[in-house]
Amino acid sequence: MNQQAPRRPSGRGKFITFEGGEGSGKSTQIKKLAGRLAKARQRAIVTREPGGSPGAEIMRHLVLSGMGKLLGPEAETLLFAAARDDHVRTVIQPALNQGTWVLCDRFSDSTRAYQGRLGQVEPGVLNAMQRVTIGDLKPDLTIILDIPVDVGMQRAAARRGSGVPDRFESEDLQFHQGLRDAYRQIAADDPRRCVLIDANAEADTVADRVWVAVRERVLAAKSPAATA
Ligand code: T5A
Repeated sequence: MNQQAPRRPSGRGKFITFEGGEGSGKSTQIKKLAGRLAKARQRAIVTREPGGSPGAEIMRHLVLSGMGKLLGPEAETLLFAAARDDHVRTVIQPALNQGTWVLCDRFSDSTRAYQGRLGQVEPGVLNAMQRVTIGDLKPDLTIILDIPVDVGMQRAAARRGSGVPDRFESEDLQFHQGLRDAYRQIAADDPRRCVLIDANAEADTVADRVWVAVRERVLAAKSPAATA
């Protein structure tokens, strides 16, 4: 284990988001990446959406319980936006300003895929909310984990055990196939920011793929020494 202290931060931290359908392995991979960055002595925090700050965690409970669905897609989108606003202001932006990297399990692409593509909330409405909640903040890299829908649903069910499926896990296969298509489209539309990774493999194999993307697209651009 590397006992050296993290490097002294220089400049703004890097912002890396993980996206994908249910059970695609985001939480697993974000932890593995955090471990690799720690070995590279890169200071990083792991956070998630919806949630990640005390205020946003309250909103998380509300939306995942299905309460937001009763209000309709626009209102549900507002709940996600309110959670993101708190999370960005109190956790993400302060960390980035201190030079700490932020690894975030879901971010604004989730709103584009779930509420935009599937909830059919208009792009103009999404853009307006995005301007208010995140302004110019944009991930330096977005890792999109791509997996066949049945594999993702099986993984999510296995992890849940006897627990009740949440608001989005309860949607039908057509919804989840549409979600996969939406994420593939997001990756195709913004190839400079997004990388689509085949996540239908052993967790360590997927972690190697993620690490290649981070090394090539973020670490190499920042400091050659950090890629060791
Ligand atoms: N949402 C969120 C919106 O609609 N709009 C928004 O703007 C935002 C921000 C959040 C929900 O909110 C929605 C999207 C979501 O539906 P959540 O509880 O945070 O819900 O859940 P998800 O983000 O969907 O994540 P999951 O917990 O379903 O899955 P992960 O994190 O992708 O997967 P993970 O790592 O927990 O793995 C699932 C299981 O598979 C195993 C793990 O051990 C675990 O048991 N696994 C593997 N097994 C075999 N091979 C591998 N490679 C594996 N990787 C993991």
